[in-house]
Amino acid sequence: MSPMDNVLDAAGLTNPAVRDYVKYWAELTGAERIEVVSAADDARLIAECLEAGELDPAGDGLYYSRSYHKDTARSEERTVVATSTPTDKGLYNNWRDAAEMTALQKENMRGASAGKTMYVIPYLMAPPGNALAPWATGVELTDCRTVVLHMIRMARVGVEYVNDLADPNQFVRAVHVTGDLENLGQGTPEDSRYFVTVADERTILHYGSSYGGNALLGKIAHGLRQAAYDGWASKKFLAEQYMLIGIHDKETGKDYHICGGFPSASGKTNLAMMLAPDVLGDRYHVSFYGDDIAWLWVDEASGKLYGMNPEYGVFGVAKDTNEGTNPTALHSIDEGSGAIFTNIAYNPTTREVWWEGRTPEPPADNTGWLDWKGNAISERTAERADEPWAHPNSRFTTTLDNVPNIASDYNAAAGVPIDAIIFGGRTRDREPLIRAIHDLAEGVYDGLTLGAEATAAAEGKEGVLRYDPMSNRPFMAYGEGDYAQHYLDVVGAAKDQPIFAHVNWFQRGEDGRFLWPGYRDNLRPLLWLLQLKNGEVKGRETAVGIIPTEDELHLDGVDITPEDLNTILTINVPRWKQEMANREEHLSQFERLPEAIWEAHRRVAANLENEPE
Ligand code: GTP
Ligand code: SPV
Ligand code: MN
Repeated sequence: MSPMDNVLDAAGLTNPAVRDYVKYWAELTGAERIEVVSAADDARLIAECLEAGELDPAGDGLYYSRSYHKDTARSEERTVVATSTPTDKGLYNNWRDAAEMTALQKENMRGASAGKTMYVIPYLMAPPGNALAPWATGVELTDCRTVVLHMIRMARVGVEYVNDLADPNQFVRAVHVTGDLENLGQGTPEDSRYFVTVADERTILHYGSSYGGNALLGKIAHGLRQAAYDGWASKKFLAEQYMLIGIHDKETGKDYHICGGFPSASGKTNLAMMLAPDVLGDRYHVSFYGDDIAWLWVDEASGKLYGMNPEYGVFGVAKDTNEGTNPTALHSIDEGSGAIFTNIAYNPTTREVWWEGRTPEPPADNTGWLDWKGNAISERTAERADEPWAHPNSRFTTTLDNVPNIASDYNAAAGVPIDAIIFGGRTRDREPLIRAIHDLAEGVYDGLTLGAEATAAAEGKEGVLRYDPMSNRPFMAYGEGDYAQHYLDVVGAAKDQPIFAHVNWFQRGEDGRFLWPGYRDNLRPLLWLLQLKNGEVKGRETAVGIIPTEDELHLDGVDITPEDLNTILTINVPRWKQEMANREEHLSQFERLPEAIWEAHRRVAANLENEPE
């Protein structure tokens, strides 16, 4: 028996395939010791991080962490999907050869954890017992203790999830090695980071970051990229960057479930945590199932489309989260919640935290305050005075149990039936508040042509418009044409088709202000959509879908001028015609795009030609 066997035995990790995997990578990375973790280790690991200065206290049961200043977001250029099949190459998945990338990552990782502990994190990305659980099991190996704490909040963690697998080999091998962050050349031609999902081997090899989606491998790398590939390969399911909510109508007693994709930092967390506006609160309640990932499949017993959130926590954008925009989010990070903040502003004396938009102005007395890089605000030179205190992609991490509007059945194995699927971008013009889409092919077409302005969650220029198919551009695992066909196949097989719609909370006036107040008021167009599906309202038919009339929307108490309301409920035909040419070019880049999608495109284009301008 080796010392490593003793550790694995003591932790009760019996799966022989997992044990072999752990030993292999411990040896390759040169880790000094291994430690198997479960959720029950949280308090001890927190204490160790506080002691080591990897976390700071931010109130009772709240913690603060700072990542290296060049390591604050996902890096799309350094993220690749590798397989042994060249036809898996798509426009956005940065396809590379599996053998080549595996060899490269092994060289990057060889000896790179020397002197460190390698933590073994067995996890499940699904409610226990869910039909997709066989694809949801994984084991992350990491040499970073704060990554363990984040994983405990974001996934179900413990040896019980891997010990008794029907096939002991059916788990995702997810290896995370931090690397020497100060010498990786982030963002330069010498950048040596690589974030690789070897999808056909169900192996994830991430090197060179300790931040969010680069390091919490259950979340984005497994929950989205690997699962998307698995869902396609097995022909069984979809893995999407979707929020998932329930809407309960207290008057009729009915429950509805809506899921949908908005690009990173475009409002999924806020929508999922939404409180009904005061005037509608007596009748409707919104419950949270998920804010970032949903897996969708057809339930065998009912034949209906079902969805579930594979995550166990929230990794939410801090910016602009306040009592007005999202009181639910603030309560999910109350004292005692165990929440971890990353890259916000911090006052080590008072243990307070702050981010842009937390209050209209930063704390008046800036004594003791440190910005997200750890520099004293009071010592800033004049030219740095306007720099934000918190990083624009600073985040909070908390478990689902802390979310005040968490659905009572979020942990149920069954998942929930899906009534509607919505897509939304950050589009400053053209896209109305909501437009309902006629059928599945037009829905998939709409998702594929989703456009969004770049946000702080991905490295890139803020404010530049780019296409983000299905809000999955950074998470695409295989070719877009094959993806579209798979989407048509999975959803098309369901009884009671969900209704599709496109929403936009971000239309702006010429002065740059948002025309729609957003946040809680976003419930109103969603209620309209459900009523449309139920045949209770008719809407107004336009070339690009059905939009609500003013009378049909519940607008009591909405702060909007009649002119602005008119703008967001009107289709700008010339602007749309312009967009159709861009779309044609965009779609032409996809190989094997199903004919049904081209037909949908031509239908919309013909409708626009027939519309008076
Ligand atoms: P990821 O976690 O990166 O995938 O992002 P997300 O889609 O969950 O984004 P989130 O809900 O955290 O929102 C990101 C930003 O959008 C925050 O700064 C919000 O304040 C802002 N936001 C969200 N909803 C609205 C809205 O209805 N109107 C406006 N104007 N801003 C919004
Ligand atoms: C996103 O960027 O879409 C996120 C955060 O949800 S991360 O986990 O960093 O990918
Ligand atoms: Mn996301």
